[in-house]
Amino acid sequence: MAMTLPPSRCFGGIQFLTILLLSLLQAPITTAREQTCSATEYDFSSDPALHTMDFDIGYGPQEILAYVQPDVSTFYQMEPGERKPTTPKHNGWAAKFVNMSNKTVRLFWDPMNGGPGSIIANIEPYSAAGTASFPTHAFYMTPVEDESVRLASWAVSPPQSVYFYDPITVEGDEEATQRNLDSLSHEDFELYQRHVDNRKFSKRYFEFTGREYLSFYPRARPSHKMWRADYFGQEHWVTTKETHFITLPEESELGPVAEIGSRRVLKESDPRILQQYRSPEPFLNLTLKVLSCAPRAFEIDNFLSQTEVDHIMYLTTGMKLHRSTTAGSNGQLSEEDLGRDSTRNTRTSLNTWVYREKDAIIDTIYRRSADLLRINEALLRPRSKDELPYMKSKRSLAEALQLVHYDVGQEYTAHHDFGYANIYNEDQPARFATLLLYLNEGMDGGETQFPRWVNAHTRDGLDVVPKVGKAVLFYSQLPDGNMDDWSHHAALPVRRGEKWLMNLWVWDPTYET
Ligand SMILES: *[C@@H]1O[C@H](CO)[C@@H](O)[C@H](O)[C@H]1NC(C)=O
Ligand SMILES: *[C@@H]1O[C@H](CO)[C@@H](O)[C@H](O)[C@H]1NC(C)=O
Ligand SMILES: CC(=O)N[C@H]1CO[C@H](CO)[C@@H](O)[C@@H]1O
Repeated sequence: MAMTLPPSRCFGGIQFLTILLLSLLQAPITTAREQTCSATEYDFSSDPALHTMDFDIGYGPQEILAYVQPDVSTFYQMEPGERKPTTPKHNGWAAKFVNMSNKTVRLFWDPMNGGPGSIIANIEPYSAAGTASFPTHAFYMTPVEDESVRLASWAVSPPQSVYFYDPITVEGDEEATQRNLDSLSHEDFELYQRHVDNRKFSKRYFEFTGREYLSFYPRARPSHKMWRADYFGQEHWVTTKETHFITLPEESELGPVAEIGSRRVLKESDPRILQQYRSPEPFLNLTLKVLSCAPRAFEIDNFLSQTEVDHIMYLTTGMKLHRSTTAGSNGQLSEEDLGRDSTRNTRTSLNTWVYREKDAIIDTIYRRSADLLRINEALLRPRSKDELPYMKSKRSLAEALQLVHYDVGQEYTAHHDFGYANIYNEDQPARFATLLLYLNEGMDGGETQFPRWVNAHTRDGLDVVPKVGKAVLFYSQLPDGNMDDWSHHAALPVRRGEKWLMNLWVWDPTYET
């Protein structure tokens, strides 16, 4: 079945340029802001990592654009073949389990010591679940009503990522298979057939790209633009009128910001919210620097101002970051009463959610993030029914900001941010991009690590050191709509001090859970 993508759109109001096209930039910024599709736009439509893949899963020859990871030498701006990729020390990878039956099953991790398994998920009929895994790890599925019955079990080993529980097809026995197929209701038969198609497609995709297909065929390519990461250190830049707050507005001026239809939904020509508290520059120039090409990960210094960071910390914890003006801060927090509204919650829980509508500063951070991602800010909030009519769902594509705190010894082991979309939703909504916003620095440990970044000089992971106001952007999806197994990432243990950061997750093509 054909999936239709919303037509590619050029959103007005975002001035956007790349160093490659710098020479083409003539228009003054104020004019550029009124442009919609300008000639100075970076070309998001041609991604050199996309290649035409032909396939035939029984409906005649078809083609898609598939992501083929470029030769690692090109990441060093060398000719293909000059460098060889290393084998990462981290040997974990994604494991996805598919229930091709019409009953819910339970998925367990098997400790292999005779003891009871740990439940990972209940998997609905024709659906899937997954986890980050390691070679030799074992998993099994049971019926919901009897956990002692093993319907299927697997010892997982790379490169295979996807494991199917298929009680219908009996290898080498067409009659039995046919009997099983005949026993299915019409609806189950259709769902089962979609899985069969998916498996055929996935097989071809693996041959062509060397990667497992972690989405469910057919899945459209991401509806959002994706920055390219052709080589280490490559830079893109984007200007946004969402300049930094440099002094804190009075609380009464801050918000809350109404969700839709309020005066806060500004036209680009309108003055910035609370201009008097912000950097007087006409725009903020953000530079995305490529840290990793596979996965695509970028670092953006100075994404948040110190005022914004302080505000977020106060808002979420009631605490103020203790800052030393001489040596770098030690990442410690001291509880300080700012003498403001004492009815605010003082929360120190591990994670706290902050909604865009909370106040004008948070709203600005969403707008700035949208500009950074080249996504219309309206997609990152609920919309009225007339706004962006091509979007069926009016829900925001962004989750609330999640504040995360790590104490000494705390970590988040390697995992993926994407999940496995339900087959019943043809859009296959999934997390698309993660923006990590660091709120403090100076702790020992606490790096963000991409343990499986593709490179030719080290077997170690890529470690990103937290720095106040810095952002890291990475994509959980590939430009062809597959999930990026390489987006595996960890928060390394904090060894001294503590770590505060925020996550902003943006979904594609919709946000439905
Ligand atoms: C599942 O399929 C079997 C036939 O294989 C059928 O008898 C049964 O009713 C179906 N169960 C559900 C929950 O639809
Ligand atoms: C933005 O910064 C980059 C350097 O990262 C620079 O090359 C570019 O000219 C700047 N753009 C503007 C509009 O100032
Ligand atoms: C079609 C069908 O019913 N398939 C299988 C679904 O899974 C259950 C166990 O949960 C099997 O008994 C069915 O044969």
